[in-house]
Amino acid sequence: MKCLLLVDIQNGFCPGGNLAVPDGDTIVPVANRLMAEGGYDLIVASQDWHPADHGSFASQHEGAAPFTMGTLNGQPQMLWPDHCVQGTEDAALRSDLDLDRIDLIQQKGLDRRVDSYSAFRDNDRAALTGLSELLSARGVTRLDICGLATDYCVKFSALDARTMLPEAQIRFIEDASRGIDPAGLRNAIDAMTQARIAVVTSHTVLSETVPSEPRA
Ligand code: VGL
Ligand code: ZN
Repeated sequence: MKCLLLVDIQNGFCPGGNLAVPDGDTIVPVANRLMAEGGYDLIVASQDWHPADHGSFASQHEGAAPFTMGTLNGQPQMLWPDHCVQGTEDAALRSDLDLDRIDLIQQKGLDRRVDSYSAFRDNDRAALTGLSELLSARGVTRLDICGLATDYCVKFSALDARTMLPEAQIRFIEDASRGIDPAGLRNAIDAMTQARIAVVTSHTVLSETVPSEPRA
């Protein structure tokens, strides 16, 4: 039972978006190819989906600039530009993503009092999204993860998957992901590797699937 988790492939994290990741849009064709030819039984997309007054936004903290550290609910918190506000174009999944192939959209970041980088639970680890139970119930034995941004939502989703789905093989697909900050990117890959998450490329994934029969 193979599952693909596409993390936050949204306008907001692509060039032109409010929290643009460099070259974020270039992963879309790779993600489309993985969905079409990767042999997955289940495809899930996560979606950062914040209320307009979300506490991770610098705009909610008097005098704070985006990309500085602040606090949220007593915890250190990176303060972000307003992004992925519910119902806005910025929050929409990229329209060039093959949306028809996505079985389930898992929204996250709805609670203004806590950020949620992971698709599985809030950063304070209190509330679960329900995705881990769903994947366990479906008997997922392999979970491949990619998307935006490698150093935040992809990393925390992969690390949570590792602990919350102990029986499954978890892999990170490097060329179908992009990071916000180069140092953060290296740290993310180290952290995932140490957690026994395999770092693979889309070529590896696609070479494992049997090519479909040529159409007559
Ligand atoms: C993300 C920062 C804030 C992400 C989401 O998708 O990586 N990063 N919200
Ligand atoms: Zn966010």
